[in-house]
Amino acid sequence: MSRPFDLSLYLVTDEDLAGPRGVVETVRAAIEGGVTLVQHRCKHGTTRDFVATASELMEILRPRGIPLIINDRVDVALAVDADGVHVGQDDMRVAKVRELIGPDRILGLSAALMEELTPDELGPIDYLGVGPVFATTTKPDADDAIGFDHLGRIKAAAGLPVVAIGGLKPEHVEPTLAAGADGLAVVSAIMAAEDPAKAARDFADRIARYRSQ
Ligand code: TZP
Ligand code: MG
Repeated sequence: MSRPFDLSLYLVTDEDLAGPRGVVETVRAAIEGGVTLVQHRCKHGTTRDFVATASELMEILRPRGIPLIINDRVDVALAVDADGVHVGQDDMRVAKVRELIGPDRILGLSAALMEELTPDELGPIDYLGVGPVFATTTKPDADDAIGFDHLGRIKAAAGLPVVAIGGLKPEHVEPTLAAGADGLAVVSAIMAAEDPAKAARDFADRIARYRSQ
């Protein structure tokens, strides 16, 4: 059983979109706005830099009880005692990741197609990242956009917590949650925002409003 986590507003870092403000300061601002989980993704740079930034993020997030998930790199996750790992379809197989990270850490997998929802893939994981819901320029190698109907079908078939990703803006909170997703994963709408705290708050307020209906 993994430690508890809340997928409601799931921020994925991007060092290019953070610009001169940097990833750490952008995350610091975004959590003030209500981010519930952070996935640190390092597209460029050395492993040493990846570990250093992950370690800085841990110092900010752990005291606040916000989990830090490391994209792809089990070694980096273990090095900083992160809360979990997120892998894609081309990364290490989830059974092997689970073996390496142990039962307590959170394990997420990206999926877009029904065929990817096999018992072997679903068994070891704690949640699915599903998308792109909309076309996005943030991940040039992303699959085709799946839309809300397909998102709902994947959620129903998976029987696991699902976080939607891809082109999501605050105005998409209601249809995303209505489709059955447990939360929204966001890159550019927060990382590239002029005011990341305000951008995150906009999502968080809409999520709270939807759930209080
Ligand atoms: N996986 C599927 S789409 C995507 C990832 C990492 C990028 C989403 O970025 P944005 O800026 O929120 O559209
Ligand atoms: Mg990956």
